[in-house]
Amino acid sequence: EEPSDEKNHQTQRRRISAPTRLPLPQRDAPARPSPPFQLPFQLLSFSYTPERELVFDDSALRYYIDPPQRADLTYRYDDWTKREEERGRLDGLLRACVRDEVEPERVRANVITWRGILTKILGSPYEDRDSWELNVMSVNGTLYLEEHPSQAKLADMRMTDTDPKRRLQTYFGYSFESYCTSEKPPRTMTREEHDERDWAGGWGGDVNTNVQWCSVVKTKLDNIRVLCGGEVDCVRDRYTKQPDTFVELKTSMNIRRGNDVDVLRFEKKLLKFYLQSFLLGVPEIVVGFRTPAGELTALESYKTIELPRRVRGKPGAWDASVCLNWGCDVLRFLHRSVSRDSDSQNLHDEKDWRPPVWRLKFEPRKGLELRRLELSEVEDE
Ligand code: 0WD
Ligand code: CA
Repeated sequence: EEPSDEKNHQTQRRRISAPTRLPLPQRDAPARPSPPFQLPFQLLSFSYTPERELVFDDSALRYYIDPPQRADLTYRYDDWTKREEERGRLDGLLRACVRDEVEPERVRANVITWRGILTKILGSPYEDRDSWELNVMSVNGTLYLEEHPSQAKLADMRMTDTDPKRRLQTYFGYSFESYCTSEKPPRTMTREEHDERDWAGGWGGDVNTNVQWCSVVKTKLDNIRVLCGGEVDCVRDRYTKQPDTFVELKTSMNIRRGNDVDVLRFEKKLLKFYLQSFLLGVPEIVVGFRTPAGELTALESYKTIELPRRVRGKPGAWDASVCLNWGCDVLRFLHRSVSRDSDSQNLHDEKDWRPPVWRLKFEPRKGLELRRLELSEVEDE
C-alpha cells in the first residue's frame, strides 16, 4: 500500500498548504501568569519629512507641551496635508534594520514588524469588530510580519476618506497632537516663543501627516526576540534616546457622568492604548477628552503600567496576561509553520530565492487561520 513517490509528494504539498487554525483563548480562562516582557531598548530612531522622505535623524521629534483649555480640534481642518495611503509594507523598518545600529540585533531577532501589527495580534482575544490579515515570511529563521489590507479594510479606508464626519474625527486626533507638541522643549523656549504660541491660540502648526518620528526597539516576549518600530508622538521634557520619556497622545469622547456604557467603552479602549504603548516601552499616555463637535474638555495622563490594574476585576474587563500569553502562542505557531517550511527549503543562497509568503487571517471571536500562498497569489512589487 506504499504510495508512489509522486503521490506522496502531492499529499505532502497539500498538507503543507492547507490552512491551519489557532482558536482564541477563553477571555476569562483561569489566569496564567504573564510571560516576562523585557523593557524595550531603543536601537535607532528615524523621521519622515513633510515630503514623506525617510531620514535617519530626529527632525520629526516633538516635545510635549500642555494644550490650551477648551481647544478647538476642528481648527485649520482645511489646511491638513494628508499623507497618501501606503500599503502597509515594511519598507521603512527594513531600511532601519540594515543600519549598523540595528544589524547585529536583526540577525538575532525572531520577529521583525511594526508595533501596530503586534498591537493587533495581542489585542485579538478581546477584539469584537475588526478582522485583519497579515503576510508572514521567514528568512533565516526570522519572521517578518506585514499588514495585508483586506478588501474589507480597503473599503473601510475609502469610507473614512470620503465620509466627512469620519474624516473630521480622524483630524481631531491630529489637531490634538499639534496643540500638545512643540519643536523645542517648552522649558527652553524664550518668552517670545511662548507669547507667539499663545497668540496662535496654542496651535503648534498645521497638520501634515507625512511627518512622523519613529523609534526602533528590541525587546523580548518570554524567550522570543522581537524587533519593532513604531511612531512616537512626543517626549516629555527631554529626549534620552530611550523610551523612558516617550508620550503617546490620544483623544477620546467625553465620559458622561454616571453613564456606565461610556465608562465600559472607554475601558475597553484602554486595552488598545495599553498594548500599543507597552510594546514600545512608552510609559505615559495623555488623553484629551472632547465633545462630539471637537471641543477639548479635559486632559488626563495615565501611566501605562498602571492601566491593567484600573480595569482588573471589573465585569467584562480585559486581562493583559491573556494577551501576552496569546502573543507568545501566536508567534510560536507562526514559527512552527512558517519558519520550518521556509528553512527546510534550504535554498537561501540561490540567487533569486524568495521566501514563501503565508497569509494569516484573523476573524473576531473565532481566531486565526494560516495558509501558504501559491506563487500565483504573491503580488510582485
Ligand atoms: O500596520 C501598521 N501599523 C502600519 C504602519 C501599516 C502601514 C504603515 N505603517 C507605518 C506608519 O505609518 C508608521 O510610519 O508604520 C509606522 C509605525 O506605525 P505603528 O506605530 O506601528 O502604527 P500604529 O501603532 O498602528 O499607529 C501609530 C500612529 C497612529 O496614532 P494613533 O494615536 O491613532 O494610534 O501612526 C499613525 C496614527 O497617528 N498611523 C496612521 N496614520 C495614517 N494612516 C496609519 C495610517 N494608515 N497607521 C498608523
Ligand atoms: Ca497618538
